[in-house]
Amino acid sequence: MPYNIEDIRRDFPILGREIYGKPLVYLDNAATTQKPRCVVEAITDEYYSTNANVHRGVHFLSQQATDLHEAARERVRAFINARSTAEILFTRGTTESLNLVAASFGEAFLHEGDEVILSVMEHHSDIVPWQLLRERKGIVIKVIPMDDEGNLDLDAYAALFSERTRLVCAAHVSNVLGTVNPVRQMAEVAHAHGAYFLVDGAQSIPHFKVDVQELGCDFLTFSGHKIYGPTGIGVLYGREELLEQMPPYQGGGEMISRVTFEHTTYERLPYKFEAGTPDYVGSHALAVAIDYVESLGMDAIAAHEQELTRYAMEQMQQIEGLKVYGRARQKDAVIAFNVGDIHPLDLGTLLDRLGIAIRTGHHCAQPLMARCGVEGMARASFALYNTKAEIDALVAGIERVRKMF
Ligand code: C6P
Repeated sequence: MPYNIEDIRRDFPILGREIYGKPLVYLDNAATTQKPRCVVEAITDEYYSTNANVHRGVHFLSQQATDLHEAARERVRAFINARSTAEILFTRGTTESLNLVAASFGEAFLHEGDEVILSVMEHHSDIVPWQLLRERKGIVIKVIPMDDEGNLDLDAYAALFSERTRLVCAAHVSNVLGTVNPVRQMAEVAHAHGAYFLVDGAQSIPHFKVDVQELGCDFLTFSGHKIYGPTGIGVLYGREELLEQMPPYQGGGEMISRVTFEHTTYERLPYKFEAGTPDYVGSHALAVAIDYVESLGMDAIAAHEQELTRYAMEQMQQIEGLKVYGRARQKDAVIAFNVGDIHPLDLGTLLDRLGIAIRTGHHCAQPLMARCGVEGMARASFALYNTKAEIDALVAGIERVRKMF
């Protein structure tokens, strides 16, 4: 199917909105993406026609809802090329997936003095759960530094390993710098040292094809809402032999095989990790979102967004006083910047009056802000429906704000 941007934009009703009388230019896609009509309709259709709790009822509706939920699991499995649906856990999103790994892998595999390596560009949700574990268990956190362009220092990375290193966690794509980290190569290094490797795929999964077997990672996390699906649903991929050895994350219905007051046995994978009623409408809608992106083609999406990123970098660098953070060798769909001494919040607020939505602040990556020597940045992030005309609008908007100051 040819990549027809006008047709694609019509799939997203919100893109037709006006904000303060100006056409919406939505460039906050790393925070969350807009939803195509098919995803919203999947949600309303399921509530109108198929709603019933899953895995519980013998009745028709429950079975139909269960079929949709389990078909969604298979859809996700195929999308990231996991070996089995036992390896696909539904969570509330990347944050919960990371907390699950810290709590459960941490319980089974990490002891006082064991080391977890994180990168300097991790999102808070891949830092704080490990700090909570450090408080509970006395693990040690080590940090991979980066150069001024935003490339991780792979020599320094290799030098961080010791006999106590058990796990490495790294964002596939930085939500601030847009750096695409060489996670496959990094996973090889981790494995050579007998450590496991987790990829935070929150910012890669929406933008290009991700294959967990090809990456050789042990865990991968992502959020449905960043890939045109609903909020409140996300995924943790984990290698089956690891998940088998990890204890449940939460207790409740669904995750048990048999309960007595003396002793409880747990369900098989993946249900052992899915206590309580799952977001079965969300999982189905996520599968519809995946169908949608695959109907356009992940390679076509990647090519479109790469071209937007290249164009935006070229245009924005013409703006006097504009500093881009992150010029890594491989960069994707995110541009963080500051303009002179204009506070990013002022810049974001004034751009908003022009209908242009960007994010400002620390982007939930304060250690990275400290590394870059700033409190905050403005950030434009792109999705499959953005256009060069929208980047022109952003550039014109920044110029206008700059002249006001
Ligand atoms: N980043 C941003 O504007 P949740 O909130 O659980 O869906 O995703 C958390 C998360 C984890 N890792 C990375 C790399 C992320 O970018 C995010 C979310 C958003 O950059 C919201 S802070």
